[in-house]
Amino acid sequence: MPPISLTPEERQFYQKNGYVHVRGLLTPEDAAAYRRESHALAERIGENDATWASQRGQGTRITHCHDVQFQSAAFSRLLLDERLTGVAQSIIGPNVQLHHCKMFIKPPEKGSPFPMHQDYPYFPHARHSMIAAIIHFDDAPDEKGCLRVAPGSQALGPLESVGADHHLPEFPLETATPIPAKAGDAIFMNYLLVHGSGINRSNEARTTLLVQMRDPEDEPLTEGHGSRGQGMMLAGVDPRREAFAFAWERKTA
Ligand SMILES: O=C(O)CCC(=O)C(=O)O
Repeated sequence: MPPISLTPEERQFYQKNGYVHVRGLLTPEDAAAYRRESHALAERIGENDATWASQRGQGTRITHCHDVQFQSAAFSRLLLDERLTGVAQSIIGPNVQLHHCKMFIKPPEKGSPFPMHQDYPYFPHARHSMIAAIIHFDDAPDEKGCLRVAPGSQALGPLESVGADHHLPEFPLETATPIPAKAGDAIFMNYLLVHGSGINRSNEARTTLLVQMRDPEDEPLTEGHGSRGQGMMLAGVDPRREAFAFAWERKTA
């Protein structure tokens, strides 16, 4: 499949609002195939609930798996798919590096919500090049707990947050802008954008892959969000000399 890049209008929209909704990034057939891969993976790993601490005890669940490229080669191919990396290059620049990825399946009727938050506090970087692409493998209307955002909130920079979930109560989920999506759509957003999502109350699962990417020259400000596969180049090159170090040359803690 040929690369996709953002149009000048889409780029302008991203700059202003901190996100862009790319419709039809994947074909419906591709999305359906990745949906099957995701649900087969969920069957293999079994119970693996990732409901956030503040949302536990309310009868909801969400299945997740980090770094799915280590579970199925189909996901390795998706990480390098030029439709994904082409849009990422339109936002980040020519060099795009994987930080981590995670599959989420919000089960029918009781799929856990995500409180409104920024991704920034989990893995702060000096130049804020970090973006997430949320790729939808099935339709995500509002009643399925689609993504909700506070457009333009990335311009506020890092915000003071509450608790382990880095919740931002001044941005209520109910009044945030819903972004209903179709199977194959992807939403690209900066890690400073305030976002969350509601409960899946529908009778079908919501299935997504979130791919977090950065410019390899953007320095992490903290340690501690390592992930299998972190540092893999998805597009372009890593120009830093220190990245080209043999294992025995690398500093150990
Ligand atoms: O998939 C969603 O609805 C949101 C996921 C999210 O906000 C996160 O993992 O940080």
